[in-house]
Amino acid sequence: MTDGLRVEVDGPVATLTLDRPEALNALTIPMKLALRAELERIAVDRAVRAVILTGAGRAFCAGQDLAERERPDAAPLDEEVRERYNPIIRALRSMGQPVIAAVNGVAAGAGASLAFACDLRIAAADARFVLAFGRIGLIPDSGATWLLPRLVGAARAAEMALVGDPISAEEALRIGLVSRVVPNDDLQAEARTLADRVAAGAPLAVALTKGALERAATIDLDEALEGEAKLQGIAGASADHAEGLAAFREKRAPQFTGE
Ligand code: LHQ
Repeated sequence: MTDGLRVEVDGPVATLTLDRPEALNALTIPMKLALRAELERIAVDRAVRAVILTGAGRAFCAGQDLAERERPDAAPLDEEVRERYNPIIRALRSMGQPVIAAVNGVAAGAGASLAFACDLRIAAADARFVLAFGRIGLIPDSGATWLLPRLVGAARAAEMALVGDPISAEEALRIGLVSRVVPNDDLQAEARTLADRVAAGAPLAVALTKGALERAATIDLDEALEGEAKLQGIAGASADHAEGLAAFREKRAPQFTGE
């Protein structure tokens, strides 16, 4: 696909690469529209079981393209956020397939938010996260105020948002913002290995698990327990559960179909 987004589907894994390396993959309107459309398309594509989001060149994403904001016809900021960023974040959070951010360099501003909205984050050794919003007199958006405290706790989220020092890959690993740091040259292969492992899971159970983790952030324990019971009823009635039991009994790897 053009518009600064490269889409590759290989087996059960779709890789979305933000592809404007000359501007550190800063997000333009065509990129935002393409990213939203692609996520919404993948959400209903049963052949795709895991997604990798990464950046071309030396950056993951430098956030909003600041040159675009200086155009006389730029939309008001609230409209830009509501209509072009928020749908991307909702799509990432609501699609059944897990999304892995392969953070290959700097993730700044809304670029950091994109990584926060993914289900898993792995980082190259030279990745860094910068809540660059404050430097230009803006607030963290695209879900950052909601997602970041849930990922790293209130104290660290406040420091990242209010002080804004870059967080190195090593520090991100220490505070739980990413789950793995790998050598730069190994990032894409590691992301693919992780995606393949996710894709080997039972798609229905994986989607239900993602949804349960998402809802857990806003409900109490009783609601979570009841929710788990309901979802387990659904997962337990699936053909994939029967296949999982059969595979265990027969000492072989399960072949899940999503049924
Ligand atoms: C860029 C950008 C960029 C354009 C690097 N735009 N060209 C905001 C408004 C609207 C709606 C909703 O939400 C938001 C949320 C946001 O995302 S606000 C935050 C926007 N992002 C930033 O403020 C980050 C700006 N960039 C930087 O601070 C630095 O470039 C970082 C720290 C990311 C990387 O620094 P360096 O590694 O030193 O690279 P660089 O600064 O030399 O950048 C390389 C090129 O990329 C350069 O172009 P040039 O033609 O001079 O080579 C930059 O102008 C361009 N670039 N970020 N956001």
